[in-house]
Parts: sequence; structure tokens; C-alpha cells
Amino acid sequence: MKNSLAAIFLILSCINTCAWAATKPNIVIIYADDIGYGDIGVYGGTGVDTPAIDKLARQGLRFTSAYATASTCTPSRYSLLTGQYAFRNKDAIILAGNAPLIIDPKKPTMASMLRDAGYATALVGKWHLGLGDPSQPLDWNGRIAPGPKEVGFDYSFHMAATGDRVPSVYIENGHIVNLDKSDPVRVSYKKKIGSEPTGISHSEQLRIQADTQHSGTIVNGISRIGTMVGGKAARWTDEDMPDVFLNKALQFIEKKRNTPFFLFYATHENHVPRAPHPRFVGSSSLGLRGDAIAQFDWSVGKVIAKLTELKLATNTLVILSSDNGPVLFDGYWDGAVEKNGAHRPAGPFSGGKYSVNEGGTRMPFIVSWPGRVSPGISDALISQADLITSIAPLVGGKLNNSKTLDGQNLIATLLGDSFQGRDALIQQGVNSKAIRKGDWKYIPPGSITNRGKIGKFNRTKVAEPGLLYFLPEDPQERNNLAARYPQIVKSLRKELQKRVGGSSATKSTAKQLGFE
Ligand code: NG6
Ligand code: CA
Repeated sequence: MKNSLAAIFLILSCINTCAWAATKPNIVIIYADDIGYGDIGVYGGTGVDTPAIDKLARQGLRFTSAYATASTCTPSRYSLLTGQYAFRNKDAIILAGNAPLIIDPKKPTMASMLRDAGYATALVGKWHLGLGDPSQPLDWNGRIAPGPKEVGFDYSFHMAATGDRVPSVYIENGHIVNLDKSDPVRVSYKKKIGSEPTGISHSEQLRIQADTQHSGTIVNGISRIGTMVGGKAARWTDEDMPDVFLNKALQFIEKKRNTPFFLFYATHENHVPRAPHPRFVGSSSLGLRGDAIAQFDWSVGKVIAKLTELKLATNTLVILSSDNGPVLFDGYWDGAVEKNGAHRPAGPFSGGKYSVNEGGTRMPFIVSWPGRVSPGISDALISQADLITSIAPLVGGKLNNSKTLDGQNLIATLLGDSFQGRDALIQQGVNSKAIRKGDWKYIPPGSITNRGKIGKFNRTKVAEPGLLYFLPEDPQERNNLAARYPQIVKSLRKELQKRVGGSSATKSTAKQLGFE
């Protein structure tokens, strides 16, 4: 009797915990741009209301120690999609708008792994991982490839790089949207091409003043990095971008409602230039920067509402995070610094975008799957590189290179069945790397970079034996304990070296930003 009861109990508990293992939930990754840990209400944000994200967090699992692998966009996105630290690929640095694809189409990505596991896959929003073949210059007027399709996205509707880089056009399934063949697009980052107004030659046409780097071609009254000619009919209007992307995302969900789908919804907010739709202007106390966050929150709400309306919510794993920490001034005088007030975009942490300090890579990270993931808070250490290696076993996906990846299988942790995270991870700043292991953080000798308030980057020399912080007591990384704990320094330094190996990628980024 006792035994058969135990058997029944086992079967019942397996119905609960094993049922999901056999199914293929839809997967939606909502990936913000430059939104910091402290920008979200539920993480302590005060300057802008984020009701939709807060609700998602309250109904799901909110992580407090989840990390992007790097404090800039391209490397973080590279890691999220491939499961590998970006410093292993020397090309994974902030890319120009005409850079070639940096993901090897032969290697699995989150998209190709899910596609091969039977998912319909889509990228909507920001790409910034390069387009075209490195061996030949890209013709923007034909089929733009290789790109998202070649790395696993059946459907794509996206920008080439960033909102502040040309070409300022949307690309759908490898073709520029609304391209007039008699007005072909050309793009240059090396020298100015054509005779169109730039931020330098026609600053009177600008709606937002910009620094020299952002003073290339003027599109929609805003100067960008790089120059482009042609494609007049195809150029985007920044204010409409959130609606354009959201509608494409919702259409994809509608269309694929009866098949497992993966949506990578990579919004533009909160990247510069910040030109939110007029209906959001004034909706925060932070000026345009906060208004753009409110806009992001609104689109999150719309995606969740669509899932609910289609009765897909209980069969959809939603993960919301951001690619790197916050930045106030990033090339445009949009009032973000002046209007920030007491709001702390990086929450309790120091640093932000570009930084190796916590604010650079510690991200808002929310997992929601109603009926499967219990509401709560998880302090487990987790990296965005773990997503592909965790989701693959969940859906029966194959990763033939899993041994070479940095990601770990943390599916139980992601779903809240366990609160055990990884033991350590690497944080990549612009010209430095740090290791967090348990509660300790170590930054080796060299130099660290932080964005100055306006304009310049600040570089600080790190002397021997490096910087050691105990994060629970010192989230701001102010109190260097390296001299007091030489043994911990020694072991973390060794472990950092072992995990990183030889790489120069972050160095090139420093060069590219103009300070090396
Ligand atoms: C930098 C740009 C910055 C932003 C960033 C990319 C400077 C001087 N300029 O080169 O404005 O475009 O690249 O941001 O910093 S990211 O979020 O895509 O990494
Ligand atoms: Ca970013």
C-alpha cells in the first residue's frame, strides 16, 4: 500500500514537473537597449512608471543577479544568441552600420537551434550583428545577406545596426523596405559620401544637437553616425519606430499562434537618439530618456496582452532583459543628464554602459510563464549566455558545439525550480574584463572606462594587485579589499585568466571609441 501510494505520488509529481519537458512552449525574448537595472519600477526605479513590466515581474520570477556578458550592445547580443562570450570573437565589438555579419552561420544560434527544433522564428527590432559577407562590399539594394535568415531567423524585420547609425532604414527578410530602385542606398563610415546635409554642414536643420561622431547624415532632423545617400522613401521616422516594430511582432505572434514560435523582440528603447512618439512625450519626469522607457513599457504590455488574448500565455516562456547598462549622455544633448534628478538608472550599482562595474552588465531580468514559473525573486547568478544552453534541453534542441560554449544549462534555475545559479561569470567592459565569483568581484590591473557625464570617457588606472569587492556590502564597488585578501585575489586572477584565455576584442573597442 505504502509503495503504491509512493508510486502514484511519483507519477503525479511527474505530471506536474515532466509535462513541460515534453512540450515546446513559445519563447519570447524581449530585449531592451541600454535600459539599466534601476530604470524599472520593480527594481527600484523612481523616475518613470513601468506598470506593465512591474506586473510581469510580480507574476513571474525576477532575478537580481542576472548579467549581460558585456556592457555594450554587439557583444551582449552575440553572446545571447550564440552562448559564447563575445571576447572569443575578435570581431564582436560595437559594429559600424555597414559591418559584415559576425556570427558564423555554421554554428548554432538560439534561432537556428529553435528553428531546427520545429519553431517558427523571428527577429523584430535591433540587429547590430553585421550584414553581408566580409569578402565583398554589401549592395544594400539587392538581397542583404548573409544576415538574420542565415543564422536561423525565418522572418526578420529590423534595423541594420542602431538608431544612431546609418542606414536609417528598415530591412524585412533581407530587403530594404520601401526602397525606390531609382534612388539606391549607399553607405559609408570611412569618408563622407554624397552631398546630403550632415550635422556639421547643416546644423540649423537639427532637432537635437549632437557630438561630432553623431554628426553624419541628417535623417528625420537627427544627424547619425556615418553617411548615407539615397533611399529617401525608405528612411524611418524615429517617432513611429516603436509602433512599427510592435505591429510586426504582434503580427508574427498572430500568424504563428498554432505552431511553436520564437520571437526575439529587440526594441530600440532606450538607445539614442531618443525621439519617442508624441503620445509618450512628458510621460516621465526624466525627459525624453524616461519617456522612451515608458514607451518600452507600453510595448511590453501590448505583447503580453496579445499572448493573453490568443490564450497563449500559459504556453509561452517570456524573458525580458536588456543588452547593457544605462547611459545618460550618449552623443546627443537630449536633456537626459539635466532631467535625471534623483533617479538611479543603474539602481544600487555604479557604472553603466561601457563599464566593467556592476551597472554595466547587471541587468533587469524577468522570467514569466504563467502556470509554470511561480512568482518570486531569485538571487541566482545567471548570464545571458546561459539562455541558449538552458532553452535547448527544454525544447529538445540540439547544440553540436555545446562543449565549446560558455553558457551552462540552468533551465531549472530559470524556471524557479532551483535557486542555484552558476558559480562565476565574466563581465566585459570596454577595455577590461572582471570576474564575479559568488559574492566576490575582481577587476585585474589595467584600466577601466566609464562614460563621463557629458562628452568624454573617463579612464581610471587600476594598479597591482587589482580591485576586489565584496558585492553584498559594497554594490558601488568603492571599498577595495585586494590588499586584505591576497589569497582571494590570487585565485580569482587565475580563474579569470583561465576562463578568458587570450583575446584582444575589448582593446579594439577602446580604439574604436577614440581613446587608444
Ligand atoms: C558608440 C557611440 C554611442 C552608441 C554606441 C553603441 C560614442 C562616442 N558613440 O560608438 O553613441 O551608438 O556606440 O551603442 O560612444 S550600443 O548600445 O549599440 O552598444
Ligand atoms: Ca545597447
